Amino acid sequence: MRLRKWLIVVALVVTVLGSNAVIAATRNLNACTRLVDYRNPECIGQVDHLAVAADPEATQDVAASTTKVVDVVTDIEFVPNETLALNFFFDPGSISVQRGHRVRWVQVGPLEDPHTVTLVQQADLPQTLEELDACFAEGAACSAALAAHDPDNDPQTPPVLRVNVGRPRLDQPGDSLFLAPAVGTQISAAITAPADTTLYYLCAIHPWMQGEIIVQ
Ligand SMILES: [Cu+2]
Repeated sequence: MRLRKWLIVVALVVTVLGSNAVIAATRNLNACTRLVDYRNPECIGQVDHLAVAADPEATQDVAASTTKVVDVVTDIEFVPNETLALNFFFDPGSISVQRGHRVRWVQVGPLEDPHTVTLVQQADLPQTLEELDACFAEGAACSAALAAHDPDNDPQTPPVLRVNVGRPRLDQPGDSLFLAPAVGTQISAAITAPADTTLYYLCAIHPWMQGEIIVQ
């Protein structure tokens, strides 16, 4: 009889904890609808439900020989009382591409979070935690890119997948691609910058993710 009583108490506790978890999960979902919630660890893996329109360029038939692939690696390391590390990076970080050829960014890893490929000035690549934070200041590279992808600041409307400044495709700072899990795990674009230039880019959501494209 005592055992049964104990079991009922356990069941009640589990029920209460369970409903709390549901409430917490719902709250998290609501809190994680903005593109930039990387500071909140609870949002990792929670922002893949954004409504996104289909990408018209995604269906283009592109020859593999003229396309280079960059992995968008998203791994997470958690050691209790020690580490929470977001191992997010572009691999390789540096590639050489002929003008007019394409680069395809492909998400690999267990976390389906959105990313951007945002061209910036080399000086805008954060090198310190302070600079990482400064990237989100009003008018700075990250906040400007996020505003361009989400111009009405409304998570219910689809983000702009391709932001273009100046000439078409990727050629100058401000050009930006949005890699949205709701659309697919990859996005590609032609490189139209002049030969003998280098394009620098970062993810405007996780700006420690950085890369360069050497245009040949
Ligand atoms: Cu990212």
